[in-house]
Amino acid sequence: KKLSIIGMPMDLGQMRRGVDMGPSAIRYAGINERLRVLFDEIEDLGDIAVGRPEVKIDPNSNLRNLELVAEKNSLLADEVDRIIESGSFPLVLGGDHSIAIGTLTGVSKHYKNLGVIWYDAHGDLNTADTSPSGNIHGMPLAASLGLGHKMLTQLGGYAPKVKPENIVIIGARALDDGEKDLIKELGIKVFTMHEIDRLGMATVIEETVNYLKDKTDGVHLSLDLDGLDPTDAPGVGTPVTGGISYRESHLAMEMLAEAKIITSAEFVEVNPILDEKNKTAVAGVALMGSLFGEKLL
Ligand code: DIR
Ligand code: MN
Ligand code: MN
Ligand code: MN
Repeated sequence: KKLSIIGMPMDLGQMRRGVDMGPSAIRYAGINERLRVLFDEIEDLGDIAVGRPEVKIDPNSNLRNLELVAEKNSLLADEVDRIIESGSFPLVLGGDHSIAIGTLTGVSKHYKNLGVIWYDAHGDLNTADTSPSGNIHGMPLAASLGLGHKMLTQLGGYAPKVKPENIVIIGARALDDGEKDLIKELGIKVFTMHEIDRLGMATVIEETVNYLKDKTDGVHLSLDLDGLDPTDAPGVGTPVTGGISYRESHLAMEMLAEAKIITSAEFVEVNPILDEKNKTAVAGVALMGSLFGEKLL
């Protein structure tokens, strides 16, 4: 099997600079060395040309940098589509979480019933109407469900990319009111920190796999590093205390590897400027090792 790594140095989906350096930080943390032994073949395709215009933040919009986010995501979507077409596993490095709009556009073309595991402190289920921030990184799951601005929902020319019953959110602990309403309305499966504490991560992943495995023909893992506790992953733009531990996250990745259900993945929101000695990127790379079948013995 083959792995294709693609960087998406995007910071337009939120207000804090530095998350565009996420792909570099993850590479510096040793992604190639760590994953090479787990695949027959591995290629690093470099970064999508996002560009970083210095005057870009539009402070007043409730869809900040909409045109650029949509335009750059369509480049990512095409690249992800090509990777899957070539029979390789796409691994996308972010960049803020708005890049999931592009990734899921590229991935969803290849699956009739795509499953999505959203590992995140947040729901990312906002639209311009419900968003408290105007930041598109808080909207990619809604956009993928076909909710929100057409420039985001219609990327690739069709919507939705994923059905609500094929989504599992893990690690939620900061949801906006509109997101809570949407979760109830659509019946989206969510394991909040309460369920993770109560059931334990092993049961959470068992239930996730059982929930998705028969009704989906592929499962995308969208892992926002802020799903982890800030002590284990401090280098993120919107840390939320009381998160998933490093160990629980490894167990989750190991169990997903055993279940053999993951067909694409992205690791997002690594911001080396806010980090402590690249700890967050190093954690991300270690988790990738587990996700792709690394074993101690
Ligand atoms: C918040 C934060 N819900 C927003 N979202 C983040 O701006 O919509 N998602 N940080 O990862
Ligand atoms: Mn295709
Ligand atoms: Mn997120
Ligand atoms: Mn988040």
